[in-house]
Amino acid sequence: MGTRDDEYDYLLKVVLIGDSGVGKSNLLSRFTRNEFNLESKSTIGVEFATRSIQVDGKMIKAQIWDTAGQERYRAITSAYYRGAVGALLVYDIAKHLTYENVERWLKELRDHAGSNIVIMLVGNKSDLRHLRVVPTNEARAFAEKNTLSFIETSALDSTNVEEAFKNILTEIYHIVSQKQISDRSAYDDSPGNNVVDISVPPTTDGQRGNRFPCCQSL
Ligand SMILES: Nc1nc2c(ncn2[C@@H]2O[C@H](COP(=O)(O)OP(=O)(O)O)[C@@H](O)[C@H]2O)c(=O)[nH]1
Ligand SMILES: [Mg+2]
Repeated sequence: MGTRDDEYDYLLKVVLIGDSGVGKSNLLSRFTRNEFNLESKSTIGVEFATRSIQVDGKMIKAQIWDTAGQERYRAITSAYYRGAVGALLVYDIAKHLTYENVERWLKELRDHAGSNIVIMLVGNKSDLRHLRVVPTNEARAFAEKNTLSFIETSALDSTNVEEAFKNILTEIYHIVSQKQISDRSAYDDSPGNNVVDISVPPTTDGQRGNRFPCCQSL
Protein backbone atom coordinates (compact mmCIF):
# COMPACT_ATOMS: atom_id res chain seq x y z
CA MET A 1 0.00 0.00 0.00
CA GLY A 2 1.21 3.48 -0.72
CA THR A 3 3.61 2.12 -3.29
CA ARG A 4 3.19 2.74 -6.96
CA ASP A 5 3.13 -0.52 -8.79
CA ASP A 6 4.43 1.00 -12.03
CA GLU A 7 7.68 2.21 -10.50
CA TYR A 8 10.19 -0.39 -9.51
CA ASP A 9 13.89 -1.13 -9.50
CA TYR A 10 13.64 -4.85 -10.14
CA LEU A 11 10.99 -7.04 -11.66
CA LEU A 12 11.30 -10.60 -10.41
CA LYS A 13 9.31 -13.56 -11.68
CA VAL A 14 8.49 -16.18 -9.07
CA VAL A 15 6.53 -19.36 -9.81
CA LEU A 16 4.26 -21.34 -7.52
CA ILE A 17 4.52 -25.10 -7.88
CA GLY A 18 3.42 -28.16 -5.95
CA ASP A 19 0.55 -30.62 -6.02
CA SER A 20 -3.01 -29.57 -6.66
CA GLY A 21 -4.90 -28.55 -3.51
CA VAL A 22 -1.92 -27.57 -1.36
CA GLY A 23 -2.96 -23.90 -1.30
CA LYS A 24 -0.87 -22.22 -4.01
CA SER A 25 -3.68 -20.01 -5.31
CA ASN A 26 -4.64 -18.97 -1.80
CA LEU A 27 -1.05 -18.11 -0.87
CA LEU A 28 -1.00 -15.87 -3.93
CA SER A 29 -4.35 -14.22 -3.19
CA ARG A 30 -3.39 -13.76 0.47
CA PHE A 31 -0.11 -12.07 -0.46
CA THR A 32 -1.33 -9.91 -3.33
CA ARG A 33 -4.93 -9.11 -2.27
CA ASN A 34 -5.18 -10.28 1.35
CA GLU A 35 -7.94 -12.65 0.33
CA PHE A 36 -8.63 -16.28 1.15
CA ASN A 37 -11.14 -18.61 -0.49
CA LEU A 38 -12.45 -21.79 1.07
CA GLU A 39 -13.35 -23.30 -2.25
CA SER A 40 -10.74 -24.45 -4.67
CA LYS A 41 -11.10 -22.54 -7.90
CA SER A 42 -8.59 -24.43 -9.97
CA THR A 43 -10.43 -23.79 -13.23
CA ILE A 44 -10.21 -20.00 -13.01
CA GLY A 45 -6.48 -19.77 -12.54
CA VAL A 46 -4.94 -16.36 -13.12
CA GLU A 47 -1.75 -16.20 -15.05
CA PHE A 48 0.08 -14.10 -12.51
CA ALA A 49 -0.43 -11.41 -9.91
CA THR A 50 1.97 -8.71 -8.80
CA ARG A 51 2.90 -6.91 -5.64
CA SER A 52 5.72 -4.53 -4.95
CA ILE A 53 7.71 -4.55 -1.75
CA GLN A 54 10.71 -2.62 -0.50
CA VAL A 55 13.98 -4.53 0.07
CA ASP A 56 17.12 -2.69 1.20
CA GLY A 57 15.63 0.58 -0.05
CA LYS A 58 14.89 -0.84 -3.51
CA MET A 59 11.44 -1.35 -4.93
CA ILE A 60 11.01 -4.97 -5.93
CA LYS A 61 8.04 -5.82 -8.07
CA ALA A 62 7.21 -9.49 -7.71
CA GLN A 63 5.40 -11.09 -10.59
CA ILE A 64 4.06 -14.29 -9.10
CA TRP A 65 2.80 -16.98 -11.45
CA ASP A 66 0.12 -19.43 -10.51
CA THR A 67 -0.97 -22.51 -12.40
CA ALA A 68 -4.49 -22.74 -13.76
CA GLY A 69 -4.73 -26.28 -12.45
CA GLN A 70 -2.33 -27.79 -15.00
CA GLU A 71 -0.35 -29.35 -12.15
CA ARG A 72 -3.20 -31.82 -11.79
CA TYR A 73 -2.27 -33.29 -15.16
CA ARG A 74 1.48 -32.75 -14.85
CA ALA A 75 1.10 -30.49 -17.86
CA ILE A 76 2.96 -27.37 -16.80
CA THR A 77 4.72 -26.04 -19.86
CA SER A 78 8.24 -24.67 -19.98
CA ALA A 79 6.79 -21.20 -20.68
CA TYR A 80 5.63 -21.21 -17.08
CA TYR A 81 9.21 -21.49 -15.85
CA ARG A 82 10.79 -19.19 -18.43
CA GLY A 83 12.57 -16.26 -16.79
CA ALA A 84 11.69 -17.38 -13.27
CA VAL A 85 14.26 -16.41 -10.65
CA GLY A 86 12.41 -17.98 -7.73
CA ALA A 87 10.06 -20.85 -6.97
CA LEU A 88 7.83 -21.51 -3.99
CA LEU A 89 7.50 -25.29 -3.84
CA VAL A 90 4.39 -25.87 -1.76
CA TYR A 91 3.14 -28.99 0.02
CA ASP A 92 0.32 -29.54 2.52
CA ILE A 93 1.51 -30.42 6.07
CA ALA A 94 -1.64 -32.54 6.45
CA LYS A 95 -1.21 -34.59 3.25
CA HIS A 96 1.87 -36.75 3.17
CA LEU A 97 1.70 -37.52 -0.53
CA THR A 98 2.07 -33.81 -1.38
CA TYR A 99 5.33 -33.85 0.62
CA GLU A 100 6.56 -37.05 -1.02
CA ASN A 101 5.95 -35.41 -4.40
CA VAL A 102 8.35 -32.56 -3.57
CA GLU A 103 11.13 -34.70 -5.10
CA ARG A 104 9.24 -34.83 -8.39
CA TRP A 105 8.75 -31.08 -8.36
CA LEU A 106 12.46 -30.56 -7.73
CA LYS A 107 13.20 -32.73 -10.74
CA GLU A 108 10.70 -30.73 -12.78
CA LEU A 109 12.52 -27.54 -11.75
CA ARG A 110 15.88 -29.02 -12.68
CA ASP A 111 14.51 -29.94 -16.12
CA HIS A 112 12.70 -26.69 -16.89
CA ALA A 113 14.05 -23.80 -14.83
CA GLY A 114 17.41 -22.05 -14.78
CA SER A 115 20.00 -23.65 -12.51
CA ASN A 116 20.33 -20.48 -10.40
CA ILE A 117 16.67 -20.36 -9.45
CA VAL A 118 16.09 -19.77 -5.72
CA ILE A 119 13.78 -22.40 -4.28
CA MET A 120 11.82 -22.14 -1.06
CA LEU A 121 10.07 -25.21 0.35
CA VAL A 122 6.73 -24.14 1.83
CA GLY A 123 4.71 -26.33 4.19
CA ASN A 124 1.25 -24.77 3.94
CA LYS A 125 -1.90 -25.22 6.10
CA SER A 126 0.02 -24.94 9.38
CA ASP A 127 -3.32 -24.07 10.98
CA LEU A 128 -4.35 -27.74 10.66
CA ARG A 129 -2.37 -28.70 13.76
CA HIS A 130 -4.49 -31.72 14.67
CA LEU A 131 -4.14 -33.12 11.13
CA ARG A 132 -0.40 -32.64 10.73
CA VAL A 133 1.42 -35.63 9.21
CA VAL A 134 4.65 -33.96 8.06
CA PRO A 135 6.86 -33.01 11.03
CA THR A 136 8.47 -29.58 10.78
CA ASN A 137 11.93 -30.92 11.63
CA GLU A 138 11.81 -33.56 8.93
CA ALA A 139 10.89 -31.03 6.25
CA ARG A 140 13.50 -28.59 7.49
CA ALA A 141 16.20 -31.27 7.36
CA PHE A 142 15.13 -32.22 3.84
CA ALA A 143 15.31 -28.56 2.80
CA GLU A 144 18.79 -28.16 4.27
CA LYS A 145 20.03 -31.27 2.54
CA ASN A 146 18.78 -29.92 -0.78
CA THR A 147 19.88 -26.31 -0.12
CA LEU A 148 16.36 -24.95 -0.18
CA SER A 149 14.97 -22.28 2.11
CA PHE A 150 12.14 -23.49 4.30
CA ILE A 151 9.06 -22.04 5.96
CA GLU A 152 5.64 -23.17 7.17
CA THR A 153 2.65 -20.99 6.31
CA SER A 154 -1.09 -20.73 6.59
CA ALA A 155 -2.92 -18.94 3.83
CA LEU A 156 -6.03 -19.37 6.00
CA ASP A 157 -4.86 -17.48 9.09
CA SER A 158 -2.06 -15.54 7.30
CA THR A 159 0.79 -17.01 9.36
CA ASN A 160 4.15 -16.44 7.63
CA VAL A 161 2.67 -15.65 4.21
CA GLU A 162 4.29 -12.20 4.07
CA GLU A 163 7.50 -13.70 5.44
CA ALA A 164 7.61 -16.47 2.82
CA PHE A 165 7.39 -14.05 -0.10
CA LYS A 166 9.58 -11.40 1.51
CA ASN A 167 12.29 -13.91 2.39
CA ILE A 168 12.52 -15.38 -1.08
CA LEU A 169 12.42 -11.94 -2.75
CA THR A 170 15.16 -10.69 -0.44
CA GLU A 171 17.28 -13.76 -1.17
CA ILE A 172 16.80 -13.31 -4.92
CA TYR A 173 17.46 -9.58 -4.71
CA HIS A 174 20.78 -10.17 -2.95
CA ILE A 175 21.86 -12.62 -5.65
CA VAL A 176 20.69 -10.42 -8.52
CA SER A 177 22.30 -7.26 -7.17
CA GLN A 178 25.57 -9.10 -6.50
CA LYS A 179 25.52 -10.56 -9.97
CA GLN A 180 24.94 -7.17 -11.50
CA ILE A 181 27.93 -5.71 -9.70
CA SER A 182 30.24 -8.56 -10.68
CA ASP A 183 29.00 -8.49 -14.29
CA ARG A 184 29.68 -4.78 -14.58
CA SER A 185 33.12 -4.90 -12.99
CA ALA A 186 34.05 -7.82 -15.22
CA TYR A 187 33.32 -5.81 -18.34
CA ASP A 188 34.31 -2.35 -17.21
CA ASP A 189 38.02 -2.39 -16.44
CA SER A 190 38.92 0.97 -17.97
CA PRO A 191 41.31 3.02 -15.76
CA GLY A 192 39.72 5.37 -13.27
CA ASN A 193 36.40 3.68 -13.63
CA ASN A 194 36.06 1.99 -10.28
CA VAL A 195 32.63 3.28 -9.54
CA VAL A 196 30.09 0.59 -10.12
CA ASP A 197 27.20 2.23 -11.87
CA ILE A 198 24.13 0.13 -11.46
CA SER A 199 21.74 2.62 -12.98
CA VAL A 200 20.05 1.60 -16.19
CA PRO A 201 18.10 3.61 -18.73
CA PRO A 202 14.32 3.51 -18.47
CA THR A 203 12.62 0.65 -20.21
CA THR A 204 10.60 1.34 -23.34
CA ASP A 205 7.37 1.75 -21.42
CA GLY A 206 8.92 4.57 -19.43
CA GLN A 207 9.42 2.58 -16.27
CA ARG A 208 12.70 2.74 -14.51
CA GLY A 209 13.77 -0.74 -13.79
CA ASN A 210 16.70 -3.07 -13.71
CA ARG A 211 15.45 -6.04 -15.51
CA PHE A 212 17.45 -9.06 -14.54
CA PRO A 213 18.84 -10.46 -17.81
CA CYS A 214 16.83 -13.61 -17.48
CA CYS A 215 13.55 -11.65 -17.30
CA GLN A 216 13.76 -9.74 -20.54
CA SER A 217 11.32 -12.01 -22.28
CA LEU A 218 8.59 -11.01 -19.83
N1 LIG B 1 -6.89 -25.02 6.41
C1 LIG B 1 -6.32 -24.46 5.35
N2 LIG B 1 -6.84 -24.62 4.12
C2 LIG B 1 -6.22 -24.04 3.08
C3 LIG B 1 -5.05 -23.26 3.22
N3 LIG B 1 -4.66 -22.83 2.00
C4 LIG B 1 -5.57 -23.30 1.14
N4 LIG B 1 -6.52 -24.03 1.76
C5 LIG B 1 -7.68 -24.72 1.18
O1 LIG B 1 -7.18 -25.79 0.37
C6 LIG B 1 -7.93 -25.91 -0.83
C7 LIG B 1 -7.02 -25.77 -2.04
O2 LIG B 1 -6.49 -24.47 -2.07
P1 LIG B 1 -5.94 -23.82 -3.44
O3 LIG B 1 -5.35 -22.50 -3.08
O4 LIG B 1 -6.98 -23.84 -4.48
O5 LIG B 1 -4.79 -24.88 -3.80
P2 LIG B 1 -3.97 -25.04 -5.18
O6 LIG B 1 -4.66 -26.12 -5.96
O7 LIG B 1 -2.61 -25.46 -4.76
O8 LIG B 1 -3.99 -23.72 -5.88
C8 LIG B 1 -9.04 -24.83 -0.76
O9 LIG B 1 -10.21 -25.42 -0.26
C9 LIG B 1 -8.48 -23.83 0.24
O10 LIG B 1 -9.51 -23.16 0.92
C10 LIG B 1 -4.50 -23.10 4.55
O11 LIG B 1 -3.49 -22.44 4.79
N5 LIG B 1 -5.18 -23.74 5.57
MG1 LIG C 1 -4.62 -23.26 -7.80
